[in-house]
Amino acid sequence: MVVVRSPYAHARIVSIDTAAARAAAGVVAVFTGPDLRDDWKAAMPCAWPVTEDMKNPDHFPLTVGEAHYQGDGVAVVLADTRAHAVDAAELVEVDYEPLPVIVDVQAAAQDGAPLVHEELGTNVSYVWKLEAGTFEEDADVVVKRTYYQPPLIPNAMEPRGVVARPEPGGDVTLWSATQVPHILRLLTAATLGMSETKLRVIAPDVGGGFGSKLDVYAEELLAVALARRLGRPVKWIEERSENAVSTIHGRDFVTTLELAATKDGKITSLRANVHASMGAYLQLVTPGIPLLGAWIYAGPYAIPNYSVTFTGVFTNTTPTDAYRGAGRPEATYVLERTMDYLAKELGIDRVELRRRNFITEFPAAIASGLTIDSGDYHASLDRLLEQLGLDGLLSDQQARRERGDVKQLGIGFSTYNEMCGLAPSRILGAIRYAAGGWETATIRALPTGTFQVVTGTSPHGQGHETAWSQIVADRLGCDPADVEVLHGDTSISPYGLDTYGSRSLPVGGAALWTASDKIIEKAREIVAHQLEVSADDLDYDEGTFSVKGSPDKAMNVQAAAWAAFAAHNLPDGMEPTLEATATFDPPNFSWPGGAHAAIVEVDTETGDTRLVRYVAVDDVGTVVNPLIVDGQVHGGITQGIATALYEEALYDEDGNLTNGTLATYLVPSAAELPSYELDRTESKATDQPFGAKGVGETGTIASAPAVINAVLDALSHLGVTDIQMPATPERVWRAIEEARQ
Ligand code: MCN
Repeated sequence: MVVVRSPYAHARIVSIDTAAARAAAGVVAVFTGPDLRDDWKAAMPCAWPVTEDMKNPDHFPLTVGEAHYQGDGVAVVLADTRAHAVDAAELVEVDYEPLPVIVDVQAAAQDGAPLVHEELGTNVSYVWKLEAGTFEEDADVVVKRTYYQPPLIPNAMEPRGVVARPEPGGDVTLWSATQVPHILRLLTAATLGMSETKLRVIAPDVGGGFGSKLDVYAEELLAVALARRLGRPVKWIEERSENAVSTIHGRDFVTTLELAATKDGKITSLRANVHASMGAYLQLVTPGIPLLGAWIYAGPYAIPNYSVTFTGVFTNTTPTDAYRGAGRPEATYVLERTMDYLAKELGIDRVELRRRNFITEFPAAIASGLTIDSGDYHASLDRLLEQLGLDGLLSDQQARRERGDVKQLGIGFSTYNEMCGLAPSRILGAIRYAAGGWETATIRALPTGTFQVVTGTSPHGQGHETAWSQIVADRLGCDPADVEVLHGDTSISPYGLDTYGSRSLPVGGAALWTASDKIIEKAREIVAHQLEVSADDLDYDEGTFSVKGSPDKAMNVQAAAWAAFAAHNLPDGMEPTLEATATFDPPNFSWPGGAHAAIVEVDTETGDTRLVRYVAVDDVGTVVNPLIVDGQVHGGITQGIATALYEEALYDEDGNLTNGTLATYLVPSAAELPSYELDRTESKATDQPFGAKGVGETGTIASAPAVINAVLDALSHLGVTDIQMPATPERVWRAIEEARQ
């Protein structure tokens, strides 16, 4: 299957002539939007109607009547080979009548702006507010800054791909490069009006996702619908440059942040006003992305008066949705940059200003209405400063300034916290998300002494097989290699809410922990029965039960599993087999935090910025696998640095994406980056059974402001006060020239 996409960002489709394509070699079928309109029992799903009156235009896998962004699907060609399909797609003749285009998110929200969807009468999808207290307009100091965070193109290791195969009896098996096989099954079934039991979704090794595969995409729905229509398998593999327009984008926020403070640096009020681009349509959780940051605009600081307003706006660009951090990098970026401005305004050292405002008592009820269970922000900052050698860096900086060196040194900080581990179902309900946030795990103690785990999480690079094996091995006393972890197939794990929002360990790991509790308790009953003692008389340690006072009388979980399988001698009424399922609905979000510092060298003649050191101290509570955690922090930091220095989806005013290839969209590689210096502090989560907090997004959330603050620090003596990210050589050079003039 090849999708014919609109080359225009906004156009009326006058006619589509498919005759030549239909006649081309190898072609099986060609369909347009109107041809398939009746296959959809519902429009493409948006699971997060954030307000009652949110505007959500109809969105079908192939558009009908109008294209609303460059890349909007107009027709599909199915052929016996990909080459035939590609050739035939070029023969589909579409007559477009271009319509006015709007790309800028703030301009789109103004009256009189060209409308992305004429029928809505506005580009504003919703306005959402969270308010606690009143902003102190007459505080000693008020700092107000506006920031643009451009759209980003997620580039997973592999683009997306789909195979749908019809099975006997009207069933369909769908293989998809998705992070969310369970959500995909539910919503594909709903959109196509088919029984959920007739659809099996398999997420094999999907080649990474970074949030971009947390969606229900047009191509997934098309493949299933067409496999059913044609009675033969349908395959679609995304091209890399196709990915740049047809997979969601991240960010695209314009934010004005105000902080009010006393002259001794106590911040008393925060007000954020955000225009968030939805792109041309609402994808699965598009409108909810800003909300994921709504509670952390004050970050790790105690700020009593708090208000956040989000305006979700349609533009003629690729729809936005979850991209690593989703809403939280957007919040942390504007806060941490404004902290530096406030420090300057007050004449207080920027590290000291942060310290004066840290939340120090936990559990902490924060102004935005949630409770942070644990944290120790001073500890992470202390550790960071120990590692950094700040005095040496500052004297190097001073010497370079005095010498007038071409290469100037900058040091930037970011202290942060995060709200992840999605999520308590009741809270999700209260903020109008359609589903819950629980997770499930099943452990089967097999007769031969090995363990099978079925998890509802869907790893795509996070190493759940390893970490889940470790948890079971630790708790049930076996070799990690004797644990098999099954995931990503709805016929094996019927219930699950998948992987995103750094939820898998805090929530899915907790379900696994609880399931192992259940295994231990049943095994205890079996062992007590077999050893003819009371269950209370048994000690338990790393998989072995022993009789108190007679340690030689012992039996392990594996032996109990055999006994449960043989069922020759079980307590009266006990069911054979040793197997347990647990579902964990977290009582709270997960609240990691930490302190990061970036050290950059900026070439003041060319504007080129090089990161020379990056130091990060994170607190993710109990760590299950230190190597995986370091890997997650590495990747996360790199994606934040990418935002700060390299990546940005550039649209021209006609809505053409002008840098949609990897030759023009700059994804940094190891060559541009130093080896990171990582360390950890540990304040255990108190609302999670073994104290773990999520780590998958921490680095991305913390790093971008640290880097931009460092660039500005390098240039402050030249009079440079602001640089839009990404801080490309051209932007840096222009900022220096403007300051000189
Ligand atoms: N871990 C641990 N100890 C902790 C916290 C986590 O050992 N205290 C381990 C976990 O066991 C797990 C890994 O670290 O193996 C990540 O756990 P977690 O923080 O729960 O995050 P998720 O597994 O839910 O992963 C989602 C997160 C997100 S939201 C994005 S985006 C992202 C990320 O993971 N996308 C990734 N990391 C990625 N890594 C790769 N390789 N590819 C992606 O697409």
